[in-house]
Amino acid sequence: MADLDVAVAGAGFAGIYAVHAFRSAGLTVRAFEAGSGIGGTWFWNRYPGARCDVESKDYSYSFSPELEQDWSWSERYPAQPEVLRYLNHVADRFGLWPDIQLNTRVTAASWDTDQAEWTVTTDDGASVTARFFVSAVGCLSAYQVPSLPGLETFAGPWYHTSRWPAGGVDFTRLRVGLIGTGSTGIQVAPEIAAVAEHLYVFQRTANFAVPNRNGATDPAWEAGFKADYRSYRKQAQKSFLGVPIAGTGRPALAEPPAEVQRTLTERWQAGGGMPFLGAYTDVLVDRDANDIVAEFMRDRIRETVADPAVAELLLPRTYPVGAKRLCQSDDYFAMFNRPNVTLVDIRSAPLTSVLARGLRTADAFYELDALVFATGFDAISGALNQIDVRGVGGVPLAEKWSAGPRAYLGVAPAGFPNMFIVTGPGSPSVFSNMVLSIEQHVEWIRDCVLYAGAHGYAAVQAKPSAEDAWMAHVTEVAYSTLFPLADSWYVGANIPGKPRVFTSYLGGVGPYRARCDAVAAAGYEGFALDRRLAMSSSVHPQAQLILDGMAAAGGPPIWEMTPEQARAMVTANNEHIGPGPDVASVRDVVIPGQAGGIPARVYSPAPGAPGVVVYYHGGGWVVGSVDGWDASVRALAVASGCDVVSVDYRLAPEHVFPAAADDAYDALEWAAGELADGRPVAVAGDSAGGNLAAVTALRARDLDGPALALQLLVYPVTDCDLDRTSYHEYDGAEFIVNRRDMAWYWDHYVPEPAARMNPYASPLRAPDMSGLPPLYLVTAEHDPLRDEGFAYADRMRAARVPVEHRHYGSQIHGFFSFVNLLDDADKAISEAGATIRAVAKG
Ligand code: N01
Repeated sequence: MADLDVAVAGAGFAGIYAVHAFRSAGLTVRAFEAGSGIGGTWFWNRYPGARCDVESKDYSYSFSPELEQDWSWSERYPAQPEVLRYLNHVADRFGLWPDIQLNTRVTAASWDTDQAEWTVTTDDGASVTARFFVSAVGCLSAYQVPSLPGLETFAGPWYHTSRWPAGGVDFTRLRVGLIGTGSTGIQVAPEIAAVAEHLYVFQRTANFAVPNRNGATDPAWEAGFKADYRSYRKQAQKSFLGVPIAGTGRPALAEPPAEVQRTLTERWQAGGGMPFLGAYTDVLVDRDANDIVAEFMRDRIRETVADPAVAELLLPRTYPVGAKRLCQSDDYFAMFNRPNVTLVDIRSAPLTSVLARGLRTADAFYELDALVFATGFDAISGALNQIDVRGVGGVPLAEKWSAGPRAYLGVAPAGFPNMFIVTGPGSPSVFSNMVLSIEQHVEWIRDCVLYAGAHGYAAVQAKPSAEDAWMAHVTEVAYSTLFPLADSWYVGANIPGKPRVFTSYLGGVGPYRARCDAVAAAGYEGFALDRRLAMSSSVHPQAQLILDGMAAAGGPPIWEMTPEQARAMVTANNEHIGPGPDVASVRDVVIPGQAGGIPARVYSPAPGAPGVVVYYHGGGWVVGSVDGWDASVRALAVASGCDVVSVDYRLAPEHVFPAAADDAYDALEWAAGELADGRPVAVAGDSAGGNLAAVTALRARDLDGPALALQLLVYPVTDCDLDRTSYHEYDGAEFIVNRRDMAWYWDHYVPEPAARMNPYASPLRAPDMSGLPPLYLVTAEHDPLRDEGFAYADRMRAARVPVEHRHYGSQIHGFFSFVNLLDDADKAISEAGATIRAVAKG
């Protein structure tokens, strides 16, 4: 058994939310974070001027309405320290720290097909096993320093913006060289210029930037969006970028030029990149439309920068605006009017070397005291490729990605079962509001993990064909836009030797979400769901001992026995079980039923029990008794803390259908009316008793009978169809029950085949499942009844009945009753008991 359900690499926005989401779903999770604090990007990028270019009201978690109401952002665009404070607040508020391991870098993760689990190794030499491995390492984490000859000889300090010293850097009276004029360089430059003796900005490619118009949060504005936050978030989920911005909805080329200028000016004045670029529908797909916007922006540079020669160098001309990430700044261009700032064009005269006292270009030498690299990242795949990730057959992820990173839906790389990537290649990721995309990804991954668990699938992996089709779609959409025209990190052009592939999904956040939801609704279409792996350990050794013992005892199969022989055999077998735990009181009662007295036994674990459980034993409606099930019912009483009424309903063939179902219902009415005294009541049962519990719940709903808090069905008989896959898989004599035994039981209980279709015999056939009490289902893998249990859960879910499903991958039919013999019996009873206890206590 794996140490964890989910191991997460990284504790930035994605890892933090993953811990919360997985843990809230009842999964065990640990996030490993290389940093000494949480925050990811916002932990590492603490250079002066670091600020988000998505508005704070959007760049924040939406999963908790209370959190979004309580937290107040001080500015329209939050600065790095505030984002980091926010993330620490979230970790405090939701108690996430115990499941986050700081100062620990994931170095390797490898998949073990036999065990269906990942082994995740960390740089402290430790390793853990986990059923699922989730990468939350981010898209822009692996920073890059260009290989400049002589860098090691530089006499002064040098820094990369993404590893900025926590205590800050004092540039006073220093001559500083800044390499890189992307989003980061543009933010850090004015901060350095404000204190340094001189700043030299080494520009290879001029960049576009729109103003932020940043400012302190206006309380009225904050109150306004908070009043409607929920519906605003819903709009964001359906929007194109994950931020609901209102464009004109028209192409710029169809608009009178003066009108276009007016709109662009308005949006320029208001600030912000998304509303500006999103003003017209054709800006990112039509070069002529793009040129209009680009020229508008070049005009703004010309009117800001005093020296026309410097302005000319700052004009971006080599790529469409937006095709490289649009920068945002209120003061970058104006900074070039300062006397202590020099723009150095390294496009025409490239950097050639670093010397002890400065930088040499093809035509000059610049004397410098400090160097700052704002030279970006090995984006999308870089951070994950730094981990030695190996999938099926030990294939390294880096090898799979040698021609470019890829993953089905941007989440699941084929060949890497049970591995998911938050905002991976093929997802909208960097083309969206990352926080919103992270939430969507994490929730989708969580649901997939839960689905796998509920259906007994040990492994979930993307089919190569699904991955191919998805990535072809990603490429097709990308090449219908102008994005691939720029030499950007989006296509890997900033990393020498990296394959040039565009791997972000440009189809929009809303359509992407809809696609992911549709895949899930179709039972995870495009994924191979592998139950066989769950059986790789085959029958649990303890259960195998029981099966071996029964085989050694010999004797005919049940279906060749008379009912009396079968009862005698079951009674003899049950003597090996138990004894169950002590309870405070046990009393035998006779319940007045419609057809006469129904013997029953009431187990009270302690005075003041919070609820009542009516329990129906298994035995195919033909065998079994309250005595035979004494141990497991005692254990359930203790585990649940509730009074349990174990019912000796009438058996077939002496009493055919619906005698047992009638007794079961009468027992419920008695327990609810005479015993419960207002306390919550649940029904429960195993095998044929699970059938009676399900039928009793149906009848209580149909007859407006007692309200039920829960139905606990343990490998229940839900249908008379003996042709399901699991019946054929376990048609041998070596299991507790097989297909012919079940036919024998049905023949005795409902001799008339047509009557078996009655939902009170085959509850799976009930036309409507809505309004039934929540289902807690226990199933075993090595059980002919396995699939009808799953089918019942599916129908319940479809009818929006809450379902909690525990599937035991190495267990056999009947295991729940083998108290003291099987560890899994004790575990299953204690888990089911805990749920009953929680339900009973409200
Ligand atoms: O990195 P970049 P970044 N010699 O790759 C230059 C996010 N972000 O850290 O364009 C000389 O964009 C390179 O030149 P060129 C945002 O998504 C967001 O700035 O390749 N120069 C370029 O000028 C952003 O897009 C925020 O010719 C070299 C610069 O270095 C992403 O992070 C803030 C060079 C790298 O620009 C990355 O931004 C900051 C070399 N050998 C970052 N190698 C906000 O939210 C590279 N360059 C506001």
